[in-house]
Amino acid sequence: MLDGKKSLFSGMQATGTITLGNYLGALKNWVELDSEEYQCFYSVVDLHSITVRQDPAELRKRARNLLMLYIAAGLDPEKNCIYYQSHVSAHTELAWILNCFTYMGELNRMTQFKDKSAKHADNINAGLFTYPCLMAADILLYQADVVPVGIDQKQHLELTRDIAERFNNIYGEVFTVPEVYLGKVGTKVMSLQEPTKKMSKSDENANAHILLLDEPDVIMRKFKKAVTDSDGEIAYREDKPGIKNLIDIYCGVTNSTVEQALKEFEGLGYGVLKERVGEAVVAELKPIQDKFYDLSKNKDYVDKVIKENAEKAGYYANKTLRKVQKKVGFPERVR
Ligand code: AQP
Repeated sequence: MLDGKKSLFSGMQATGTITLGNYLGALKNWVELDSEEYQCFYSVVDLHSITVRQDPAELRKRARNLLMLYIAAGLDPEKNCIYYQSHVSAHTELAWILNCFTYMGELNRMTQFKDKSAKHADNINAGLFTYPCLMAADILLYQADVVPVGIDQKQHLELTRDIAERFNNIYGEVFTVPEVYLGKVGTKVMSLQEPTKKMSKSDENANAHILLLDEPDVIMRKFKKAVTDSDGEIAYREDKPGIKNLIDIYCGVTNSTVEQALKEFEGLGYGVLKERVGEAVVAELKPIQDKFYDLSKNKDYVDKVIKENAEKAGYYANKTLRKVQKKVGFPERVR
């Protein structure tokens, strides 16, 4: 709780333009969550992004674009605290402390670490390994009651809960133990080219993902090339991952149920199905893209949001950090 309201934290990495997976699994849910009920913190987690090598100029650009996409998708920066993680140094300070309350065995079990180590075998750095401690710090700094994420982040959130409980057991009720919030649909959007793998912004195959800033004709083309199967039956089953993914995407963007979607698609061929899904995605993303390009012309406004929201986030984050520093025994500051 913060100032009598439930608190909520979430974030995304600026490792590329975000995908339809990031949007349906996280961003769309954020927009639907009520900022009257929750004190909301949405961070562009640029510190996390450098666990994989980034080009500095590109990272800066992507981080700003991501922040603008948060706003363009519907997050009002007057009601939601939208900020860069690297602008609030309490994140790294708490992460260090939490590193000392997290076991190697726990970090070793994280599937994201295993996946990313396999993908970046030439750069298995310590940051990649301790990523979940920084993520725990992100969440616990704001005393978050809920964390809306896609299902792929559930394991990290469970570890955050364990770390918070461990710390609280030693020092008293310092941290709120957060709950995961999973949306109804879109919790895991799959690759359009390998539908048994999740859609990722860093996938090198451009046809595998829909990026939020893809032009309408690019979106239509990518859906046209989406991998399906050969039996020609539109059904929602695990043994038909390509078709199931298309239906999930359709339900995610149109807010329909699987039953409604199946009824709409009855008797159609795969070609028409792909076209309908592509059109629905274009209709969902077009207003977001328009707003994004408007915002990119409004530098002063975006700069103001960045400055004011970093100050607001810093205020709450430092309150928790000071409490933690005192609990673990660091000397008090002399005023
Ligand atoms: N395919 C997905 N389906 C549903 N939700 C997803 N998320 C990511 N991919 C999907 C959710 O998006 C939020 C932000 O994720 P992130 O940027 O912190 O990193 P990630 O989970 O590692 O996402 P990517 O796109 O796969 O990034 P890269 O390619 O850099 O590793 C999270 O809430 C996540 O659950």
